[in-house]
Amino acid sequence: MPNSREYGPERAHGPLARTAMAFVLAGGRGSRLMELTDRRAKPAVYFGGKSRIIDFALSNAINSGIRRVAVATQYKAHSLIRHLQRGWTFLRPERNESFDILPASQRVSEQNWYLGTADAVFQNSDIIADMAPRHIVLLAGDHIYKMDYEKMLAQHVESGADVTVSCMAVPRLEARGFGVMKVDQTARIVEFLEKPADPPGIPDRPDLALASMGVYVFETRFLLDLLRRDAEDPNSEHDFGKDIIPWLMRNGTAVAHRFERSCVRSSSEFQPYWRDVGTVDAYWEANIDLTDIVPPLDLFDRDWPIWTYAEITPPAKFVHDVAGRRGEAISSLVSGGCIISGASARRSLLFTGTRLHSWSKVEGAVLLPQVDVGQHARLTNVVVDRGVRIPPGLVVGEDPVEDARRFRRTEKGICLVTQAMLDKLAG
Ligand code: ADQ
Ligand code: ADP
Repeated sequence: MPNSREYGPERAHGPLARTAMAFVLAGGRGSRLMELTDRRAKPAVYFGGKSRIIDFALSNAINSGIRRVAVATQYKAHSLIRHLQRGWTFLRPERNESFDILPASQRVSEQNWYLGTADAVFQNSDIIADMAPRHIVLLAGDHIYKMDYEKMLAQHVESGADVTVSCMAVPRLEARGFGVMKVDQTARIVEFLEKPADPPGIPDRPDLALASMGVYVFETRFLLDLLRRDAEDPNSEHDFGKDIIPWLMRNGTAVAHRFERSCVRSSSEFQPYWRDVGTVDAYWEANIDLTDIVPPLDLFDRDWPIWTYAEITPPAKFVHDVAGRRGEAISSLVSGGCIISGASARRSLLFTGTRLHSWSKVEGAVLLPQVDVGQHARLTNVVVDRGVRIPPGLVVGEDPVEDARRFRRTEKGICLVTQAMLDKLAG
């Protein structure tokens, strides 16, 4: 079994991020987001008014000082690739920077698809080896958080671990969807269970469990050797959470990095913020949370900007209707290109180019780009997909039975509305 220390003395000198590569896994569908991921992969789903989910991992990488980035795509990647090409190609080879989009494409094996997350990296071994970054920071492209990976890299080098896994305490029952770990006093991972039915609690806080955030740091050559070995293992599913991390825990050293240490603090009421917005409820909540006076995630923080590609639009506009009724938005975020005309928005998030026509009313609404809300429509606690035309007078969020019949209504009573659902109603 290879040992990462055989690859040379590890000394912390200068920013480690500058010689590292961020490898972003962005191939998963995210099927619990239902119709929001019918046509696009989860990392391409819009978030926060202007950005897409993947912008958080990519911005973290850039803000941490990483200048080599690769993104592995698979499921319905067109809208994701288009977004990456428009927004993220400012990394330039002439400055020793790089940005690569790596669709599953039969690079090493003859298979069409990446078999699992480890295979997604393994199939690109030659590209990675060519770039020869000292470390790989492996990221999921589908989480909302602000993190300085330099601090995690520094811990990795200092501890001499084979892998460092970022983790965060979450309510114990919620941890059933994650890799859950137990650590000793030196932060070494002594148990790792992928998506356990009954997650073990933290010793002094049995109501919490230590969840893996799916962020890993490896020394590059060590990782590539490990993946070559994994590729030949007929019993492996070639997945980091299921195979690689548990194997390293047993046969090497896997060390936990507490997210609290590298989480970027931007509010005085600091709470480490990391969300896997995996369900429509979680997605709605994380977006609507941004309308709080002091939101747990600060998008206005100029020290840690979230970069994106955004269409150039005129400013948002608020106008009276013919009878003089005000167009207004309260406790809301309104993006460029929106027009609110004699209508009202409360505790809502309006993405680029959304229109609210006269006498319409939205509350607790996440309206993705170019949504058009017809006159007299009333929408409460909704997520409306991009480009949907809400017909005049439509009411959503006031009659649970009717809502469930017509739209995708979640356990918490949030309605997801798509154009296909409306066409079916009209049809
Ligand atoms: P999951 O959330 O189940 O668990 P997984 O489905 O493996 O994660 O996806 C991880 C990332 O890889 C996602 O960003 C996804 O888009 C991407 N991905 C999935 N399949 C891919 C493929 N074939 N090609 C390219 N990219 C792919 C993992 C860990 C857990 C940890 C959670 C944290 O296994 O231990 O707790 O992430 O969310
Ligand atoms: P975005 O995620 O950028 O909002 P769209 O919603 O426009 O992208 O589309 C997502 C994906 O679905 C794209 O790959 C696009 O080509 C495809 N698509 C868009 N509209 C249709 C349609 N009516 N039928 C089939 N595919 C579509």
